[in-house]
Amino acid sequence: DFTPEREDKFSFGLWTVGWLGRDPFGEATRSPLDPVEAVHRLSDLGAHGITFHDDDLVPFGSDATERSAIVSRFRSALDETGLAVPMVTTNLFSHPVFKDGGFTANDRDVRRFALRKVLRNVELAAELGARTFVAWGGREGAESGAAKDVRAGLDRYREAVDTVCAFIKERGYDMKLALEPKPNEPRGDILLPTVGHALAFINELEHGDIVGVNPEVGHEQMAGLNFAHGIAQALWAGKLFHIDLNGQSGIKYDQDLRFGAGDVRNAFFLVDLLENGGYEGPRHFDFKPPRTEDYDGVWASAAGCMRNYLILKERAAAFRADPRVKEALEASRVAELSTPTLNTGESVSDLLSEELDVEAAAARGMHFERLDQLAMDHLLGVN
Ligand code: 3MF
Ligand code: MG
Ligand code: MG
Ligand code: MG
Repeated sequence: DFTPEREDKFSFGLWTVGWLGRDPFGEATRSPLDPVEAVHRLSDLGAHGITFHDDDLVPFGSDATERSAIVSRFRSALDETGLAVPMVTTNLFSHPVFKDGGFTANDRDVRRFALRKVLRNVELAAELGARTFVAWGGREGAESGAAKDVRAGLDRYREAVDTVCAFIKERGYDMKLALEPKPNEPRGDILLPTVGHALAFINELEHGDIVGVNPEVGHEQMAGLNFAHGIAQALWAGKLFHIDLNGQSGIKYDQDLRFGAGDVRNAFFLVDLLENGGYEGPRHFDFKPPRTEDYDGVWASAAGCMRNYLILKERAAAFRADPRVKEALEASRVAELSTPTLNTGESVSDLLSEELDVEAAAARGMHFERLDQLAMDHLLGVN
């Protein structure tokens, strides 16, 4: 009946259900949500975890005493409910000091402040048992060409990420770092705009062994990309450390719709991939309950994220189990792609001496349309 269980590993950002509805054109439409209430409500809904930016929990500028009081009250709620903190992240974007970025601000003092903020938050993350530390560099970017030396910016980005990772290793924390790509918003153009850019960046790091990606559905779709393909490449590279699930309708502002809204076809193939592709991490939702909603609507929206995931999971399983699908996959030669193109030990001279009846091969249909219609039938629940 699509009721979430802890084993489903659903988690939510505190900033998602806690979003007050403030947007570039309008004021907040909801009153603040107590993080302790968020813990209880999410636990009641069947979630397994809650995640947060430092500032979501401990307001920017709080002193050590305030901070420890807030953290211990939050921790009591976690203990009472059994809700986990699988991931923690740092806000390097809201405060005006970060208007030109954190790790890649031209202003060196700001970069040093940003690093300190992250290192302190890594300590808090470890304290709460988080295994993943996400870094989204929303302000790392520019609106104009001459303002940012992108190559120097990437040097500083690498320096910062390597510094944080060296700290994680020195302290012996069981923690990995996941970079979250986004093409734009709030900056006109953001550094590491897509999963592909982030994967290439990771290859240049000294401590890249503990760095992976946290791709968000809507972010890749804002760049017009196929999210499931990006996830497949991250899995292929062994770098899918975490994921931000939500919904987006095409190339526009970051909509953060509840998961399943927006491109439901891509969501179907995404769930199919996550469930069968070896991803073991949290199914984490980074969405925004629309500002039209009161708190009843917020919790309905959160429940909808999990319900849609479970529905798609069931539909994907039915698709894979359908004998007609197995037959269609065969007809489409999908498994044949897993056979290496050369035989083991074969030399290219064998390859060069071989001939193909090109006309006959060109004439063979691939039968992909039948396969895709079967997927549509299953997705729509008609089978
Ligand atoms: C913005 C985002 C961010 C990140 C968050 C987690 C505010 O579009 O997606 O949410 O997910 O910073 O690291
Ligand atoms: Mg986002
Ligand atoms: Mg996100
Ligand atoms: Mg988004």
